Amino acid sequence: MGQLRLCLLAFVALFDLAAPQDLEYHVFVYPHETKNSHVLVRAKPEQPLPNFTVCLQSYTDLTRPYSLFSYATKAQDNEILLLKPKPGEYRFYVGGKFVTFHVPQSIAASEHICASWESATGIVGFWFNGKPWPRKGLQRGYTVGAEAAIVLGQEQDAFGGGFNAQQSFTGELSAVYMWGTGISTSEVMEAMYNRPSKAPIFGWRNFPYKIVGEVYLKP
Ligand SMILES: *[C@@H]1O[C@H](CO)[C@@H](O)[C@H](O)[C@H]1NC(C)=O
Ligand SMILES: [Ca+2]
Repeated sequence: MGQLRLCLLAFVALFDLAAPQDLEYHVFVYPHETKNSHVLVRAKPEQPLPNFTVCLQSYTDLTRPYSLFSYATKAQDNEILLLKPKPGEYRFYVGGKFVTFHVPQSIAASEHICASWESATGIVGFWFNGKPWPRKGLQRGYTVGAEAAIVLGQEQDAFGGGFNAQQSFTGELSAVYMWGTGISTSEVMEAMYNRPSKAPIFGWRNFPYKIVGEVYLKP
């Protein structure tokens, strides 16, 4: 009887570990610079993407470069990449090419960003703390591959690896969403408050993840 109960408990524990969780009111804390600690997103698009949007919130006092969202395929390690090369600047990569967005410089202020891209025009949308920035463009006609390794807080130079401590994230990361569509400013606001009306590929309210190394999920 005791053994059966133990088995059941073990099964439930395993199941819970694998199941996506509602992370509202939680953040991932990256306590220090490492060359391996990261969060692996355990979901990916079912098909190649002609359109997509990524949103997330970060809180750090880093002034060196760091990677927030790294989506690599076997063919292209910078398939989608959200990188902050220095204070006041975001770089958004699609298929290995990037555009830069200049934002106000702040130290230790929480920053919410969304970046979207559509293949038909190559137009990139960027929102900073809910405000749309002037649109730019890159990689018109490109298609983002679906077989991806998606890593938060490290920059992939190889599929699922090739990290560099000098590009690692330190601080707090939350409200991570990805959709296989474009996004409106009102939907950006919904994501900012963790109340998305449109079903994402993955999102904070039902987040499929695996922590590797020293990252902690905290209130
Ligand atoms: C991608 O976006 C374009 C332009 O907004 C739209 O016409 C097209 O239907 C979208 N494709 C998919 C698969 O959603
Ligand atoms: Ca890279």
